[in-house]
Amino acid sequence: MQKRVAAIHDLSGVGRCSLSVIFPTLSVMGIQVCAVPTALLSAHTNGFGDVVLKDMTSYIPEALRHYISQEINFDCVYSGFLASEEQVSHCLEFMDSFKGALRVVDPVMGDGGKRYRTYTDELCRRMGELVAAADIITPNVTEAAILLGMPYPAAPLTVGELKKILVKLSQKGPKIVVITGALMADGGVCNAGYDSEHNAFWRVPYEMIPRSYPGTGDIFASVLTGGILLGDSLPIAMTRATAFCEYAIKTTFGYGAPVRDGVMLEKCLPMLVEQRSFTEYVQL
Ligand code: PXL
Repeated sequence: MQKRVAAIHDLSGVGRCSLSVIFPTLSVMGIQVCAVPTALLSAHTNGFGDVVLKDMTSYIPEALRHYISQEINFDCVYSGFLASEEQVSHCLEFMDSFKGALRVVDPVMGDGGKRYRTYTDELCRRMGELVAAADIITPNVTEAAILLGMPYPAAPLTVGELKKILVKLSQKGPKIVVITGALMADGGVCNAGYDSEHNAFWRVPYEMIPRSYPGTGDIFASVLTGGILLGDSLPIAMTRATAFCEYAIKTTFGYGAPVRDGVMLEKCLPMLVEQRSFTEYVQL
């Protein structure tokens, strides 16, 4: 049977992030996406000035009631960018309503050591509640620091420091923690994962490109989620997601396309249907 995901994220018209990239990415992987929009935006909040934002908070519980009344089921509830504090409660209700569903929380809050401009202290605090209810979380280093109430790391992380951060985050609730974009003291950058049930740590290195395209965290979390739903092990799903993001970033960088437009996803999607192995991971 095809897998079905409730994707609780915003829809940004321009800038290739959130539902605009989650839909095509999971669809190409053969997974059905049911959008639960948290907000409609003319563009993402990073580089397009004063964007138009329509908050969809009141819509979410009504949509949930409708799905329950129709006995619709989801294999996964996957949340991301939220537009209000109440939406945390709505996401928790969604997760509670579909018992066997995999709970994936991408705790979207910021990047590069800075919070996104719509994220208040209270929304960041409440994001911790959502993380506690998740099976899998996918913070970047900025979001990991916010969740743990620690300063954004000033220096690259040692393996020991990164493992400690992964373990501390999993102690908040999620069985699996994947941190993206970790600069390492022993060189390079990687995505790092921890599976607390198997006490396994994984590291997937990738080549750093000196651009930070919006939406790559959403693409990473989507490929990772898709891989897991289709039966990948954690390190293989992480490698699949890392390889795809690296390819999309290098494609975009090569063309010199504007950063704020995000990655050239449309050109890259065919990679997700190719049969190839994703075994470049190592133990962290
Ligand atoms: O990709 C994260 C994201 C999602 N949604 C909106 C954003 C951002 C990052 O800037 O602005 C609206």
